[in-house]
Amino acid sequence: MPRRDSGRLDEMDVLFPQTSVTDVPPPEWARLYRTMVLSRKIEERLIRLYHQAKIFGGVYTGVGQEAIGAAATSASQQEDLFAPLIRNMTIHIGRGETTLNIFRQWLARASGPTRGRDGNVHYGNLKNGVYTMISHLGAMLPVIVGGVMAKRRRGFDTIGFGTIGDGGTSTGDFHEAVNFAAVYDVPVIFLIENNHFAYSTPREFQYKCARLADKAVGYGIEGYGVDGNDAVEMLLFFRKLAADLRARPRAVLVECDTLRMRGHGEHDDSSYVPKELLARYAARDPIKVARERLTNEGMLAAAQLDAIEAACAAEVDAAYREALREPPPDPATLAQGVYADG
Ligand SMILES: Cc1ncc(C[n+]2csc(CCOP(=O)(O)OP(=O)(O)O)c2C)c(N)n1
Repeated sequence: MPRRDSGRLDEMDVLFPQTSVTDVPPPEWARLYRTMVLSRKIEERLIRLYHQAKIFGGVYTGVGQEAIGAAATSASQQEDLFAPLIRNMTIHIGRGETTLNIFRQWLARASGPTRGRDGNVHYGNLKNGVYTMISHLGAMLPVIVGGVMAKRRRGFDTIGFGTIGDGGTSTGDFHEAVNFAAVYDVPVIFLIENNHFAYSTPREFQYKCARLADKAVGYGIEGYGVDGNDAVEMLLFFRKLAADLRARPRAVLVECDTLRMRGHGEHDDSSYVPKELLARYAARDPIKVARERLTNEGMLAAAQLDAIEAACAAEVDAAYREALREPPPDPATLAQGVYADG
């Protein structure tokens, strides 16, 4: 069960009455698993392509952190908004981005989301409620708070999910966004993906509080701590939380404990991460944990999960090959999309 770290403790039972895996139908568990597996397989392919020098720019992945975005998107509704970061492939997938578009983006194809201008992480899809990420840590949090307010004023029952790393919580934008959303009761879940390191900076050099969820009390909002490698726990939690925020709009902090299993990017050997720590989290790999729980607790059979894995592998192969056949941008179009036409 998610742990209540701070805020109004007496509401815990009201918010989480008898959460049960039977509340969620099997197709939703299948979707959750597919999002994680597809994201892992896409990123494994991107890692290979990077080391073969077939990718323009860096490759930053969310390997080991897939459960968070998969659970959050599975618990979301059509009109909700997401502000992802570099490790959130699962948010793009979970909100409906196609594998083909993802390979078009990373292979800088003219047909891709940024038309080959950015062969890298800076893409989104407003049709899916996913803002394009920018690299400035924290900068998208005030944007998603404003986006949620705007949609709600137009009559939508929107809530927002804004992701931030442990390092990103030290930025001014994080503070401004959380404070503003707290004061105006804007229903945004500030999703802190605490993966122990901000690049090579360990968390003891990043913040002084025991848990980042403890910061919530200073903003007068609730803060929760969850096992960020357990997608089953998080899906149940986010479903309850999302429903509760629609009924009683307000901002909350959710700190997800996890570990980045690759370097900051593929250029980084992450030799500063202790081997024992890596081993501890490898044993709790989110896909492995989900597979065990889904089969042991009777949500899906092993054969169903095998079929999802095989389908994801085939999808990655097909999408990669198709994107590879498509052309890069025509140099004659260089200035298009940069200046106002005409
Ligand atoms: C405002 C700002 N400062 C510094 C950077 C450079 N930078 C990029 S990623 C990174 C570390 C981010 O760590 P964290 O927020 O914990 O996320 P993680 O990479 O661990 O997922 C830094 C310092 C940046 N992009 N933006």
